[in-house]
Amino acid sequence: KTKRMEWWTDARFGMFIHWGLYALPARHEWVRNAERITNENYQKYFDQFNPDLFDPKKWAKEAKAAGMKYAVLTTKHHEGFTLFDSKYTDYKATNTQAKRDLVKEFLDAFRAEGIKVGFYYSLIDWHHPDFPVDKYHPLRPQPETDEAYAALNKNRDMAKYRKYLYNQVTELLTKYGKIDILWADFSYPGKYGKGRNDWGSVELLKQIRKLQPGIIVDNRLDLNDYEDGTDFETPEQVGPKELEKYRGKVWETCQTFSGSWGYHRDENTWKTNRKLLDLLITSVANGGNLLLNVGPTARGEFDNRANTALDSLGLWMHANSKS
Ligand code: FUL
Repeated sequence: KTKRMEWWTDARFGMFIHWGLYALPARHEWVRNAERITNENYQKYFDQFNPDLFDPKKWAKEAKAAGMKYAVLTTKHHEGFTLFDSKYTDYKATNTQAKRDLVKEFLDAFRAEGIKVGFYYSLIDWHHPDFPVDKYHPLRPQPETDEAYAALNKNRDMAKYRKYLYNQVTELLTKYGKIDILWADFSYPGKYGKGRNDWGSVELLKQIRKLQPGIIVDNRLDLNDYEDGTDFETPEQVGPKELEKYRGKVWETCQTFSGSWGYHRDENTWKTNRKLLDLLITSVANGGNLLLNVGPTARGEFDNRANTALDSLGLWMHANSKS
């Protein structure tokens, strides 16, 4: 394990990329949940998705200039739309006006810059007909009674969905060459939540290791950290003080520029450049990594605010790091 973690602990700084149909409404990647949007009402974003400015070479150059050593892209987020050409669904980028496997292009561009590549894959899927409605689902009942849940889930079959996610992860780890990180997201055991048995986490992790022996896997499969063989902890959006508590562990904090992970047009909570730099320094000083998120626009660009923040970090890294 120590061996496979070497490059990662050394890297310290990576880029998270949250991109999906939610870039079109541009008001948070959880918009379906927040506004209880049905598949039918969300369909217009699929129909309109046309990232005519998508040029991952530009993204990779920005990441490189900012001093980032790896990048993790959402191959599928909770909305269920896949940026890759999966044979298990029609709900994918190749069937939109994009007509391209966006994951493949991301990989080519980032690898060309010498940046390690990772896949974020959402275990949650609000589009799949077999994914049971739970308290986070856009179709959750009001009021939330057991009977109402049971009625909604009558024809949904978690076992079938589990097979689907297993197949897609297998696809991702066989069709695209060497993948450096798998970032599964996420588990919330509990009454209407889901845990390791729902995801088939033990079997899934075995398959991941088999297909990609060198891969690094995050801790969001509801497995026991340090016992079941996942590799790192993922404190999300925590402040510098809190990060001190992770000293001695293997961890990566993921952070947004503002609040949303997906492109949010109107958010006015952007962190200052100074604050972002503090997060980077505090993470590294406490033995962790920073995975800093960009949410590209629906047309496929980093917006001006993101570019300005990355440029500013790049200037600091240029002046203060060896590579
Ligand atoms: C969370 C997700 O629900 C967010 O949308 C985001 O992807 C974050 C990194 O992880 O669990």
